[in-house]
Amino acid sequence: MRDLSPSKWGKDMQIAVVAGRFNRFIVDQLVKGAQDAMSRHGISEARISMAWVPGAFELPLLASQFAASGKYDAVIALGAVIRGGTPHFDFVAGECASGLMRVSLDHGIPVTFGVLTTDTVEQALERAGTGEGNKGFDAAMTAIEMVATMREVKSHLTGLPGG
Ligand code: INI
Repeated sequence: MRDLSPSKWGKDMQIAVVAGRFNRFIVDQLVKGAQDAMSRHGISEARISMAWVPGAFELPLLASQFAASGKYDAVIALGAVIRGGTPHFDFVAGECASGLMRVSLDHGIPVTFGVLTTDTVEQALERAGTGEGNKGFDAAMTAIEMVATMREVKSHLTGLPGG
Protein backbone atom coordinates (compact mmCIF):
# COMPACT_ATOMS: atom_id res chain seq x y z
CA MET A 1 0.00 0.00 0.00
CA ARG A 2 1.25 3.48 -0.83
CA ASP A 3 1.64 5.71 2.26
CA LEU A 4 0.35 9.20 1.41
CA SER A 5 0.52 10.64 4.92
CA PRO A 6 2.14 14.07 5.42
CA SER A 7 4.78 12.43 7.61
CA LYS A 8 6.40 11.06 4.44
CA TRP A 9 6.75 14.38 2.57
CA GLY A 10 10.44 14.68 3.37
CA LYS A 11 11.43 11.05 2.81
CA ASP A 12 13.62 11.73 -0.24
CA MET A 13 15.02 15.10 0.91
CA GLN A 14 18.70 15.60 1.66
CA ILE A 15 19.23 18.35 4.26
CA ALA A 16 22.27 20.14 5.72
CA VAL A 17 22.14 21.79 9.13
CA VAL A 18 24.66 24.44 10.17
CA ALA A 19 24.70 25.65 13.78
CA GLY A 20 26.61 28.30 15.71
CA ARG A 21 28.22 27.27 19.04
CA PHE A 22 27.87 30.76 20.58
CA ASN A 23 25.09 30.58 23.23
CA ARG A 24 25.25 26.81 22.72
CA PHE A 25 22.78 25.97 25.51
CA ILE A 26 20.10 27.73 23.45
CA VAL A 27 21.25 26.52 20.02
CA ASP A 28 21.16 22.91 21.26
CA GLN A 29 17.39 23.37 21.76
CA LEU A 30 17.03 24.75 18.22
CA VAL A 31 18.88 21.71 16.86
CA LYS A 32 16.48 19.42 18.75
CA GLY A 33 13.50 21.33 17.34
CA ALA A 34 14.84 21.01 13.78
CA GLN A 35 15.46 17.27 14.28
CA ASP A 36 11.91 16.84 15.57
CA ALA A 37 10.38 18.55 12.51
CA MET A 38 12.53 16.52 10.10
CA SER A 39 11.76 13.22 11.78
CA ARG A 40 8.01 14.04 11.79
CA HIS A 41 8.27 14.41 8.02
CA GLY A 42 10.16 11.22 7.34
CA ILE A 43 13.67 12.60 6.88
CA SER A 44 15.95 9.91 8.29
CA GLU A 45 19.20 10.70 10.13
CA ALA A 46 21.13 9.29 7.17
CA ARG A 47 19.77 12.11 4.98
CA ILE A 48 20.91 14.88 7.35
CA SER A 49 24.45 16.29 7.52
CA MET A 50 25.44 18.69 10.24
CA ALA A 51 28.33 21.05 11.00
CA TRP A 52 29.01 23.39 13.92
CA VAL A 53 30.74 26.76 13.48
CA PRO A 54 31.99 29.19 16.17
CA GLY A 55 29.15 31.72 15.86
CA ALA A 56 26.33 33.08 13.71
CA PHE A 57 28.77 35.22 11.71
CA GLU A 58 30.34 32.03 10.28
CA LEU A 59 27.03 30.37 9.29
CA PRO A 60 26.87 31.75 5.71
CA LEU A 61 30.27 30.32 4.74
CA LEU A 62 29.41 26.77 5.84
CA ALA A 63 25.94 27.09 4.32
CA SER A 64 27.63 28.10 1.08
CA GLN A 65 29.96 25.07 1.17
CA PHE A 66 27.01 22.69 1.60
CA ALA A 67 24.92 24.48 -1.04
CA ALA A 68 27.77 24.54 -3.59
CA SER A 69 28.20 20.76 -3.31
CA GLY A 70 24.89 20.27 -5.13
CA LYS A 71 24.12 17.37 -2.78
CA TYR A 72 21.49 19.05 -0.61
CA ASP A 73 17.91 20.17 -1.24
CA ALA A 74 18.08 22.78 1.53
CA VAL A 75 20.27 24.17 4.31
CA ILE A 76 18.91 25.00 7.77
CA ALA A 77 20.96 27.61 9.66
CA LEU A 78 20.63 27.74 13.45
CA GLY A 79 22.10 30.21 15.92
CA ALA A 80 21.39 32.64 18.75
CA VAL A 81 22.49 36.27 18.63
CA ILE A 82 21.68 38.05 21.88
CA ARG A 83 22.13 41.82 22.18
CA GLY A 84 22.99 41.81 25.90
CA GLY A 85 25.02 45.01 25.58
CA THR A 86 27.38 43.76 22.88
CA PRO A 87 28.13 46.30 20.13
CA HIS A 88 28.71 43.23 17.94
CA PHE A 89 24.99 42.46 17.74
CA ASP A 90 23.97 44.46 14.67
CA PHE A 91 27.01 43.37 12.67
CA VAL A 92 26.73 39.68 13.57
CA ALA A 93 22.95 39.45 13.11
CA GLY A 94 22.85 41.60 9.98
CA GLU A 95 25.76 39.93 8.19
CA CYS A 96 24.44 36.50 9.12
CA ALA A 97 20.97 37.22 7.69
CA SER A 98 22.17 38.86 4.49
CA GLY A 99 24.91 36.25 3.98
CA LEU A 100 22.40 33.39 4.28
CA MET A 101 20.01 35.06 1.83
CA ARG A 102 22.88 35.51 -0.61
CA VAL A 103 23.78 31.82 -0.39
CA SER A 104 20.15 30.88 -1.05
CA LEU A 105 19.82 33.09 -4.13
CA ASP A 106 23.30 32.29 -5.48
CA HIS A 107 22.75 28.51 -5.29
CA GLY A 108 19.00 28.36 -5.90
CA ILE A 109 18.12 26.28 -2.83
CA PRO A 110 16.29 27.24 0.38
CA VAL A 111 18.59 28.38 3.19
CA THR A 112 16.29 28.89 6.13
CA PHE A 113 16.89 31.37 8.95
CA GLY A 114 16.65 29.61 12.30
CA VAL A 115 18.76 32.26 13.99
CA LEU A 116 17.32 33.94 17.08
CA THR A 117 18.02 37.66 17.32
CA THR A 118 16.82 38.85 20.73
CA ASP A 119 17.55 41.48 23.36
CA THR A 120 17.78 39.03 26.25
CA VAL A 121 18.56 35.40 27.10
CA GLU A 122 14.98 35.05 28.42
CA GLN A 123 13.51 36.03 25.04
CA ALA A 124 15.83 33.57 23.31
CA LEU A 125 14.78 30.75 25.65
CA GLU A 126 11.08 31.49 24.96
CA ARG A 127 11.72 30.96 21.25
CA ALA A 128 13.71 27.76 21.79
CA GLY A 129 10.96 25.76 23.51
CA THR A 130 9.27 22.60 22.38
CA GLY A 131 7.20 22.03 19.22
CA GLU A 132 5.82 25.11 17.49
CA GLY A 133 7.46 27.48 19.99
CA ASN A 134 10.88 26.56 18.66
CA LYS A 135 12.55 28.55 15.88
CA GLY A 136 14.66 25.55 14.88
CA PHE A 137 11.47 23.55 14.35
CA ASP A 138 10.03 26.42 12.27
CA ALA A 139 13.19 26.72 10.15
CA ALA A 140 13.10 22.98 9.36
CA MET A 141 9.39 23.11 8.48
CA THR A 142 10.06 26.06 6.19
CA ALA A 143 12.90 24.18 4.48
CA ILE A 144 10.66 21.15 3.85
CA GLU A 145 7.82 23.30 2.50
CA MET A 146 10.15 25.28 0.24
CA VAL A 147 11.77 22.15 -1.22
CA ALA A 148 8.32 20.65 -1.92
CA THR A 149 7.05 23.90 -3.47
CA MET A 150 10.13 24.34 -5.65
CA ARG A 151 9.74 20.76 -6.91
CA GLU A 152 6.08 21.43 -7.76
CA VAL A 153 6.91 24.64 -9.59
CA LYS A 154 9.75 22.93 -11.46
CA SER A 155 7.50 20.13 -12.68
CA HIS A 156 4.81 22.68 -13.63
CA LEU A 157 7.33 24.71 -15.62
CA THR A 158 8.73 21.68 -17.43
CA GLY A 159 5.15 20.70 -18.37
CA LEU A 160 4.52 24.04 -20.08
CA PRO A 161 5.04 24.41 -23.84
CA GLY A 162 8.73 25.02 -24.52
CA GLY A 163 9.62 23.78 -21.01
N1 INI B 1 27.85 34.97 17.80
C1 INI B 1 26.62 34.44 18.01
O1 INI B 1 26.26 33.43 17.38
N2 INI B 1 25.79 35.04 18.92
C2 INI B 1 26.14 36.15 19.62
O2 INI B 1 25.32 36.64 20.44
C3 INI B 1 27.41 36.72 19.41
N3 INI B 1 27.83 37.91 20.15
O3 INI B 1 27.08 38.38 21.00
O4 INI B 1 28.91 38.45 19.93
C4 INI B 1 28.28 36.09 18.47
N4 INI B 1 29.53 36.58 18.22
C5 INI B 1 30.54 35.78 17.57
C6 INI B 1 30.50 35.89 16.06
O5 INI B 1 29.41 35.13 15.53
C7 INI B 1 31.79 35.32 15.43
O6 INI B 1 31.91 33.96 15.77
C8 INI B 1 33.05 36.06 15.89
O7 INI B 1 32.90 37.45 15.71
C9 INI B 1 34.29 35.59 15.07
O8 INI B 1 34.11 35.83 13.69
